[in-house]
Order: sequence, then structure tokens, then C-alpha cells
Amino acid sequence: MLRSESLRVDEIRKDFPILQREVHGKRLVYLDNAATTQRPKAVIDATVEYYSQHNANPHRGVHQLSLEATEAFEGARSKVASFINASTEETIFTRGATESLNLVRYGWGNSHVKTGDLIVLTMMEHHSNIVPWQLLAKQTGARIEFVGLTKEGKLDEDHFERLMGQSPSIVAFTHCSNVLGTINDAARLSARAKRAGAITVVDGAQSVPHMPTDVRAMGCDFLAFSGHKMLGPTGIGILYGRRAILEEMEPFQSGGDMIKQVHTTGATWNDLPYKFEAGTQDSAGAVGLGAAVDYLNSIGMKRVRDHEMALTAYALEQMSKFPGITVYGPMNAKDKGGVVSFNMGDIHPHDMASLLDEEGVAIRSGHHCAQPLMELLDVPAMSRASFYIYNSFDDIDALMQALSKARNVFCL
Ligand code: 7TS
Repeated sequence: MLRSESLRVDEIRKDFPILQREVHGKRLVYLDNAATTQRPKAVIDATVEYYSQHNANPHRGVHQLSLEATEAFEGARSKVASFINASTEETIFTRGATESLNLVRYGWGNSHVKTGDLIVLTMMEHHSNIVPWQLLAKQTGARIEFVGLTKEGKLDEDHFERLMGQSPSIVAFTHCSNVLGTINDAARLSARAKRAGAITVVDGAQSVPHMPTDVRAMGCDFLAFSGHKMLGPTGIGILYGRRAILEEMEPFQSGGDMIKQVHTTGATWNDLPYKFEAGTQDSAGAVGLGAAVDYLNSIGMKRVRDHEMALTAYALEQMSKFPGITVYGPMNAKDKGGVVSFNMGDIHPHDMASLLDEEGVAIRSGHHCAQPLMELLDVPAMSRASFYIYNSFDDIDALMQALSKARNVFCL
């Protein structure tokens, strides 16, 4: 296979201070990007600059610093909104994908879902897109059905279609699986779910960081994602919501800034998006996320996707040649994000990850917060390598070398 890198990885790596360090005396090969990515200096500097020069509470003062903090905070919102082709009113800051999904569960679910309603999820969801709906179902008496998967680890389209025939009220699915890497056709699924009368909730935690995103083209009602999986700080994320739905939705949390007026007899809600941003927000986190968006835009999301596809194709090719390795999910890089989950013989994934760590190779092992999927595939856990813009073909070679070593250690 051609090892042609569409990105200047050697140049990109220089922007990431942490990639300069060693682990156990070895070059750090960071392949745990689906858990969290590393931060470029531009993101670190943007948060330091905000705290050093502009820090105050946005929206709450007329003094210079408060105005500057407001400008920085709202400027970050504009950057994120254009990144996903949304309006700023539809771009709500949250603490991350998990909080975004909980916002929909409370804000929309509490007032719309009734006993006997159907919530449709898929067997490849992260717990963050399962448990909120289970709690909603418990509270309301709704029922949940999970769309099954094909042998290849793709969505069972016939099953999806049958469930759409039952007029669900919510269809929530991941755009890209954090375990199988499977990319779902979010536009097609959203359109079908809408025709069935459902609202559509797309978990974009593993897609927005890795490919061009256009919420209008996707046609979903909600899209949730996290800053820390796209070079940004932890503790900041986004919920995109379609304006008409957000307008009629109840607030999630309540307190300062989300109100228009409060009287002893009641309160009225602020305009969008503030209605859903109660209390002092993580403005430094938002500024950092804005810088992350700038950084990704400077590369171009199409190039990000192409680079990850090339790495994934190479990793899949190497792994399929490697005796004793089982890879989970689609084997064609076009169908998946930069995520390769695998097991080798009966080596426990935790032992595998520890052994790889000794070689400087950071991967994740475990159930990846997708226990229903582990049960479906009948494995307790998996090892997972996941890629981003600063990974190279050399990183995958290092992974394969470490896997060879593991095979020898375990005498397979
Ligand atoms: N949805 C998906 C598809 C995810 O992969 C994750 C995190 C979340 C939601 C939750 O994101 P958070 O930022 O709110 O925590 N996934 C992983 C993972 O695969 N390994 O560590 C975290």
C-alpha cells in the first residue's frame, strides 16, 4: 500500500508540546484519540491569553474586561457555529457530548415523551446515548428498541426500517461508532426518522472532530459533540438544536443568565441559545474550543478525513496480515472513522494495553462504554487504536511492532 500522507504530520507534530515527550524512554505513539485528543500550543495559548488578559464573567458587566470576555466567548460560539453550518442561536455550549445528550433527554424528552412511546437507539451506541434514554423510558413508561447490526458491524437497515414503521418519538444514533468505527449515513437515517414522525438526535462525538460537518445537510434535530475530542479543552462541548425545536423546548438547568425576568410568581426564559446556558459558563474552555476550530480549519476537514482514512486503510491491511488478530467492524476504511478495535488470541486487552504502553504506544482497552455492543459481539473487552491528524504511518508500524512483541511475550 502507498504510504502517502496527505498531511505534513512532521510539521503538525511540532505544534503539540506533549508529543515531544517520551514514555518509558520511548517515543510517544499516541493512539487513544477516540478517548481524548492532544492539544496544540495554539489552544493552550488561547486559554492562557484569555485568563491572562481578558478574564471576567461574560454577559454580566459593562466594564471593559467583561466586554472583552463576552466578545471572546461569543466569538468562539460563532466559530463553532460556522464549523458545523449552524446559526449561533442554535449552538449551545455544554460540558460535553454527555451533557448535550442529557439536555435533550430533559429539555425535550420530559415534556414530549409519553407512556408507550418508542425510543429507537442502535446496538453501537456509547453509554452516553443509552443511559439518558433508559432513564427517560423509566420515568415516562416509554419503551426502547435497539437497531441490530450486520455481521460486518454496520446498521441492520431492514431492522431500522421495521422500527420506523412503528412511529417512534425519538431516534438517537451515533454518527460514528467509538468501537467499530462504523460511519452511519446520518442524513439518510435522519430523513427516514423524520418521515416516521420522530425527532432525531445524532451523537457526533466521534464524527465532528474527524470529517466535514453540515447540520443542514444532515437534517438532524440535534447534534452532540465534545471539545476535548477535537483538540479543544475538557469540560466544553456543544449541542446543536434546530431553532424551531429549541424555541418550544423547556430549559434544562435553571439559574442565572438563562432567564429574561424573574418575579416571585415565576420566570420567563432568555432568548436562544442562552435559555440553555444556566450559570457562569466555561468561557476559557469555549475560547480554547474556538482556537481548536481555527486550527482544524487551517488544515481543512476534508484533508483530516482523507489522512485518517489512509492511516486506517494501512492499519487494517497490517492487522489482517497479522496472525491471531481479530478486528471488529467494517474492514473498508471508507466505511469507518479512524478507529480500529481488535483482540489477539485470548490476551486480555488490559494486558495488551500495558504491554504496548511499555513500548510507548498508548491505546485504550476495555468495554469502551459500549457494554451492549460487547455483549452482542460476545467479548468482555477489546483493545482499540484510534488516530488523528498528528499520527503517521510510522505510528502504525510502531503499533504493529509492539503487537509482535506482545505475541512473543504471550507465546502465541
Ligand atoms: N459518544 C460517543 C460516541 C463517544 O465516543 C463518547 C466518548 C461520548 C459520547 C461521551 O463523550 P464525553 O466527552 O461527554 O465523555 N467516548 C470515549 C471513548 O471512546 N473512550 O473514552 C471516551
